[in-house]
This record gives sequence, C-alpha cells and structure tokens, in this order.
Amino acid sequence: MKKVITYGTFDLFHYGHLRLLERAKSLGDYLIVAVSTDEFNEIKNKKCTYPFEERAEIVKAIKYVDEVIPEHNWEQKVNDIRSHKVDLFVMGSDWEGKFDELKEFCEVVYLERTPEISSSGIKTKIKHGK
Ligand code: C2G
Repeated sequence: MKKVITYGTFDLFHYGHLRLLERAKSLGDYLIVAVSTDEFNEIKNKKCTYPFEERAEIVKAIKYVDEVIPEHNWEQKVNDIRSHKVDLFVMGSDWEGKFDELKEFCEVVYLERTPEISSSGIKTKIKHGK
C-alpha cells in the first residue's frame, strides 16, 4: 500500500485545495493530510478564518483523504514520514524545492498549483465584491 502525505492550512477550503488532494491521492493508495494547527499558523504568520478543529473536520470529510494529523511545526515531517511509513511526500508547486531534503526518506513530488484561487483571494473578493 503506497502511503502519501501532504501538509497545509486548508483555510476557506477551495477547489485549489481539492485538486491538490485529488492528485495527491491518485499517486498512491492512502493519503494522510497534516493540517496546520492555529499555533503553527501563528509561526507561519498565516491569519486563519477558521480554527484548526473546523479546518481538520472539512479535510477529513474529503473523499480522497484517509487520515488527518495535526501539523505543529516545520520540523515534524521526517518523524511523520518515518512513523507513518510514508512513501511519497506531495506539496503544491509554490513549495517547489523547499522540501527536497525529504528525498532522503521518501519520494518528493511538487504538483502544479491551481491558478487564480487562494484563501486570501477569496477574502478579498468577499470584501470588495469582485
Ligand atoms: N494549493 C494549490 N493551489 C492553490 C492553493 C493551494 O495547489 N490555488 C496547495 C498548496 O500548494 C499546498 C496545499 O494546497 O500544497 C495547501 O495550501 P495552504 O493551505 O495554503 O498550505 P500552506 O499554508 O502552503 O502550508 O509545512 C507546509 C505548510 O503547512 C504548507
């Protein structure tokens, strides 16, 4: 069974997130998603609309997702890969090259980011009605 893992905040869940998870799952048999905790988003300097529990609940409900774990820090990835016996680490291309050190532990693939959609873009759209 090929196990895949990916990480993210997944705030204001949108089709860019969905297409990432769909493609990540298509590369294996079992997809683990590590959802950033509110505390870690502070460290990432990422303002979130929804708290961890709600973001994790939505990700858990996605049919491509088999397991959700919390992402507490930048450093946990190697432990996650080892403890969950992960074969493939996947991230969107905005992270291209940033996690290449994980190639020592598993396959690393960056998938094309879906253009024109982002959590911050959605907020702007709602604020300015365009
Ligand atoms: N994504 C995408 N297309 C978009 C928006 C996001 O493919 N239009 C992908 C990102 O590349 C990422 C995933 O969806 O792989 C989650 O995106 P975010 O929630 O923005 O995650 P991020 O804040 O980048 O956190 O340790 C890694 C970090 O936790 C990643």
